[in-house]
Amino acid sequence: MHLRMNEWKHVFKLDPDKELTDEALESICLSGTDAVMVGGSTGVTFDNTVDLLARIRRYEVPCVLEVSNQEAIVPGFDLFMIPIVLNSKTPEWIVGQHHRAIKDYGAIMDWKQMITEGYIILNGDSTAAKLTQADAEIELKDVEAYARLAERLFHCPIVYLEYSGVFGKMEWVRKVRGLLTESRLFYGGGVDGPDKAREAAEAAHTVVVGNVIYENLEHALATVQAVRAAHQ
Ligand code: 1GP
Repeated sequence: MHLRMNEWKHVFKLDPDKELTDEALESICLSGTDAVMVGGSTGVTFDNTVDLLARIRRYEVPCVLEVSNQEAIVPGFDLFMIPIVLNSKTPEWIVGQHHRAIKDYGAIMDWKQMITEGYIILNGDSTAAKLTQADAEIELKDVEAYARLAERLFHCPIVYLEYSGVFGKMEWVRKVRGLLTESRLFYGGGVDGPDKAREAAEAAHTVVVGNVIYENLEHALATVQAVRAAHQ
């Protein structure tokens, strides 16, 4: 499968630790989204990840795993996205987990399937920020520096501005996108319907929609068309 990650404009992020009916999953997979990403901050296990992958595989939509812990690495995804939390206060989430995983599996890993995401977590109240001890109290200049670091030093194909749970500062998102020439800017956080989806699509290259899938499926589905429209 040729994935063309660089053309993705809309991505749904599904949490293996949350319930989704078959009907809801079908509507997500057939929605016209560019990809389904599987990932979450807590409660992600091998079993619930493999189960969700098998259900998504009934459909043709590209399916990628955002690796959140070593135990939940399941083979069979189209791509594996590896977060590097640039503004974490601990090396654990920058190289620590990665080092351990590569120590165990490095010899058998298919490196062509790995894509690094330079994560910048900006909602300090989010589970992801707490888990990774991210320093979300930073200024635009810090964010810009992290984005340049991700692109220019680390050559991350993706820079990910993560506001998980709240809608972020689109002005910052736009500014960061303006700095990037190689990396793709993913934005995620608080996109709860078509209006926010349009705003986010005007600021970032790729909009990631998560929570609203579990709160209001209709609103979630409406974000696909809104993102498309913003690019026309
Ligand atoms: C979370 O960036 C995604 O990792 C999406 O955020 O759940 O707030 O939509 P929401």
